[in-house]
Amino acid sequence: MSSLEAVTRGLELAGQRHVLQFWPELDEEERARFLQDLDLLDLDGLRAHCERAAAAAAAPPAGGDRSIEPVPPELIGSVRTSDPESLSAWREEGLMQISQNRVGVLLLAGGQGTRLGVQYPKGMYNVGLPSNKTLYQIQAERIHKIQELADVKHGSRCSVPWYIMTSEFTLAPTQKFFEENSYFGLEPSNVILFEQRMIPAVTFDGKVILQGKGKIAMAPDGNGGLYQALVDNKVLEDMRRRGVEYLHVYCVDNILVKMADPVFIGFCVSKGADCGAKVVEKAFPTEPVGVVCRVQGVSQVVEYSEIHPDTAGLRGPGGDLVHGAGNICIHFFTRAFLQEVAEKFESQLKPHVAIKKVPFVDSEGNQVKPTKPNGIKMEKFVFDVFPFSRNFVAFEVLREEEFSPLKNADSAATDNPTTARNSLLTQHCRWAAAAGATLLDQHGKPLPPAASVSPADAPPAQCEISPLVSYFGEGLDLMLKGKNLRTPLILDLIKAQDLQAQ
Ligand code: UD2
Repeated sequence: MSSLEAVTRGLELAGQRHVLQFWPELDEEERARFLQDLDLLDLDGLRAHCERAAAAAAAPPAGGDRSIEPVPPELIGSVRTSDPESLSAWREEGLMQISQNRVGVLLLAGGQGTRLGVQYPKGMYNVGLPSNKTLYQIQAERIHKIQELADVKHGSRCSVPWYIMTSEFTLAPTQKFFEENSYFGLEPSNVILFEQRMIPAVTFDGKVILQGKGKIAMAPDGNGGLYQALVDNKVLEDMRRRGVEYLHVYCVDNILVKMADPVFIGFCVSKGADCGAKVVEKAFPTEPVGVVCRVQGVSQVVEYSEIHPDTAGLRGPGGDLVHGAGNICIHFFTRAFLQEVAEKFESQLKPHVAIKKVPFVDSEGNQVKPTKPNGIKMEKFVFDVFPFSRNFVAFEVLREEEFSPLKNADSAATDNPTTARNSLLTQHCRWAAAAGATLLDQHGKPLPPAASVSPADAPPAQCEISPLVSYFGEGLDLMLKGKNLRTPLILDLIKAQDLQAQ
């Protein structure tokens, strides 16, 4: 560990001497902890980081979305408009790649979940399903099932490794949660947790913010911190060792995420893509999702926080949003592309500015909880590597089947625990009906079909199908056809066996 003298010198050179203002007041233990934290800071890069943050926050908005164009239709596959033979061929291709251990999934789980307002990692959240499963459990069971589907199809015993990027905030509780739950039946060596870097929050005049007398305000470096974290933690080497060539990257809070989706993977592989993104049609101009598009001919995402409202609101002759390809934070990458990013492009990723309220100690040593934004957090975005791609593709999916994010607490109108729970239960009611079952209420009266219920409404019934029974609705007719099923119903493996035997 560096000495106090070395750290002091480093801070002085970076113009950040104030960080040690309260050093004389700290006790031995606090000093040791603080010195340890400071030792982990990139002191050489600190001046540049602070100057860049202050300059970026002071600069007028880029307005770079003027030359934005939709992605050309030939680069987009779609579950809505592609023909059924192509969809089926892509699914087969994806399953084949999975069966050969060439596919991994990577979860971005380093965020702080501030909007949801819980003190633990979002993946541990229980949205109140009849089974009380958490997001992590649902995701784990979907991995289990997709391995099984590939094995049954190809006579293999494959595994889909699950890489989980955490941060200082989420690593320890996530690790503990998986251990306590025996990795939800997955092989522990196939669940690989790693940590992204943290960077200091900075004031508008470029000074590192002290959160406590012996603590700097640090925040994860954004989900685009992934690329540095892949290198720091030798994740690409782990992928190479396992023979993983394709990575399905996703965001923790989408309750409908199809883990290692074989259709998406098969589509990307068939097109020879090095990089791909799933999209849904944006629901309204200000929906908080990025827009997958081209800017000056280069494929990229313009984030919702950075798009001009006029651009977001543009409509075509038919009334559809011109820039309606909503990013849902589900991406495909080849390992070769990630390797290239790590070697050549990572340092070119430009951080984005987020202006936040950051609690701090003032120069008199008082703890302050600001009422208005006072700090700058710099974040890299996971999709900012798209412009380096040689063959980028997009894949359109249906919102009601694949996108229902948990961002907010129930006090907000959208993207909350209730909407997440409802969208999953409504989907499962649709699956049961499509398999030929009639759902009954607790008095035995038939319920309306799910198709007549809008996604925002309460589901027609409490019908939850375990991912261990069905991944995307497949295989249900064998057990459900012609059956009258009283709800609430949890269709788990035991219940499925019962029904099949009837
Ligand atoms: C993300 C997308 C947005 C849209 C939306 C859909 C980005 C930059 N934006 O916006 O375009 O697709 O999701 O739901 O991807 N995370 C980390 N480390 C960090 C910060 C975040 O791992 O330092 C993870 C976080 O845990 C989550 C994911 O990245 O799983 C997305 O983060 P978010 O929920 O803050 O992103 P949001 O909703 O602003």
